[in-house]
Amino acid sequence: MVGIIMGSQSDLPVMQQAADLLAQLEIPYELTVVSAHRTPERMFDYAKTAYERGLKVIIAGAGGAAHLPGMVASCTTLPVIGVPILSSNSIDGWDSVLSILQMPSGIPVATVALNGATNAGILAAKILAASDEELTAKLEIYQLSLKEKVLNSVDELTERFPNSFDKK
Ligand code: RP5
Repeated sequence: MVGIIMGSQSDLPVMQQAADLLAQLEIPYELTVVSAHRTPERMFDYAKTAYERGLKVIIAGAGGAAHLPGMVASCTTLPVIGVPILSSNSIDGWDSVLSILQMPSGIPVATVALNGATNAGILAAKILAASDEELTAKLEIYQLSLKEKVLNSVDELTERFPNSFDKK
């Protein structure tokens, strides 16, 4: 249901986080390398067949001169989530953030934070959950687990720093 693509295998350590999140929520995904610059024909094929292959959302990660998310978005009606990656050819990451973020009007890419592949996975899940009650329930449990994690850390810190604000 979700297509995860990246410009290079060197992006995998970051993009794996999106795959892990989808696996945690039992959302089927595919994952492969598609390079806008090195395999442009493959990129067009991927984007143009994505809908008919049953994908609902595409997560595209790239570093440096990160054209993959925007170019894929220009070739499909599916929502595209872009993950800017701090890579070997990045100046400082801002280059790929801006390259993915500053799309022209008409061709949006939902851009997450630098290396923010987990949030890309969550955003994809939220898009799918808008028409899926079972997935919505799983996302509610996931969000509750985040809250519980923070409140557990409040308990721990209150023991170490008594008299701090401990209302939950
Ligand atoms: C980008 O160039 C890729 O997305 C990757 O982040 C970066 C470096 O690629 P490699 O030289 O490691 O293949 O297109």
